[in-house]
Amino acid sequence: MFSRLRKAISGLADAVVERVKTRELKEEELEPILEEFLLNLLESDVAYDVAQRVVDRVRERLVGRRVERKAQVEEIVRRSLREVLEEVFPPSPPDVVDEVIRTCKEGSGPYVIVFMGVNGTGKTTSIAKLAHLLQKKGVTPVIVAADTFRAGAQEQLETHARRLGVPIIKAKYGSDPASVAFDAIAFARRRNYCAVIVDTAGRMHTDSSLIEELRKIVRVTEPHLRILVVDSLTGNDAVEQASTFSEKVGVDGFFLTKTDADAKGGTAISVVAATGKPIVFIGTGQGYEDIRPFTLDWLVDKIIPREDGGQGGGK
Ligand SMILES: Nc1nc2c(ncn2[C@@H]2O[C@H](COP(=O)(O)OP(=O)(O)O)[C@@H](O)[C@H]2O)c(=O)[nH]1
Ligand SMILES: [Mg+2]
Repeated sequence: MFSRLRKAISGLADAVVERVKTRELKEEELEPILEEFLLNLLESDVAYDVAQRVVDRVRERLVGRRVERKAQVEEIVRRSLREVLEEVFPPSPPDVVDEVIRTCKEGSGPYVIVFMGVNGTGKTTSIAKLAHLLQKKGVTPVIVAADTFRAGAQEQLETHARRLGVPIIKAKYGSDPASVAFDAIAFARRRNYCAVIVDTAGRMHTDSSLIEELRKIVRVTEPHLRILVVDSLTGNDAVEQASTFSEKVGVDGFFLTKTDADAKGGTAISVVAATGKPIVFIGTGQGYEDIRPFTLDWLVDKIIPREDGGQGGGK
């Protein structure tokens, strides 16, 4: 994955090394190469401001230097990218599993998580993954099928719930999703369940009745965490969705799905740059195990694999 960003960086390194082997790099000869690099970053869905800052730093570090090996250039890009991302990304995304467990121990639960997102982004699948992850840590969540709009939505969630062995609360089609979610929280409290995960209707982010419905769910359930699911394959549209939901409903963090199939890789950077909110989880496949907490190291290693193989392996 992220092959396109990797290619952009490798292309930059090749161009630099080819042009100057034993003498110092001059700014004029570097400029067209950096221009091309900037365009490649943009084509990989990296936000403009972030791409420009990476390029500026790479320029500062390359001008006046001797570069003999491709790896030297890649190291410079890695360092520049990492620095810019450290500035752009919030310092530490919440550790959801830890927070759920802590809330539970304090007896102030259940910990309520509302999932939002456009249809097809991977909401239902991601909820099943998170439920499975929590179960592995000894916490069984209650799942709420609050998508009372689309036929079939509840059945899909129910199938997951049955396979995983977690309770599910459903509503009739056409009923008020906020009241279902509210009842589910009361149920969880009575039965001492530590977490409640709410699946909501998808539709389009431009649909004003959906936005109203989500605002009401959030008002009524007062969630600890509002997660927006975004599909990394949708690039610019993902950024658009992230901005709209953040502004109109409020988002605490993202679940970035389908990173296993993403050839470009810039969406992760761009949704964070657009909203200032963290990516909490990433989806790396279609199975229940294909979930991991997001870290900056993971992202940087995906974009520029370490020479020693380091942390870059895996999905
Ligand atoms: N490759 C891959 N597919 C995913 C991932 N997450 C979800 N999907 C697939 O995306 C499709 C839509 O998922 P679904 O959960 O139904 O989306 P929803 O409409 O937002 O609830 C399904 O085929 C999922 O298997 C992921 O991380 N990687
Ligand atoms: Mg769904």
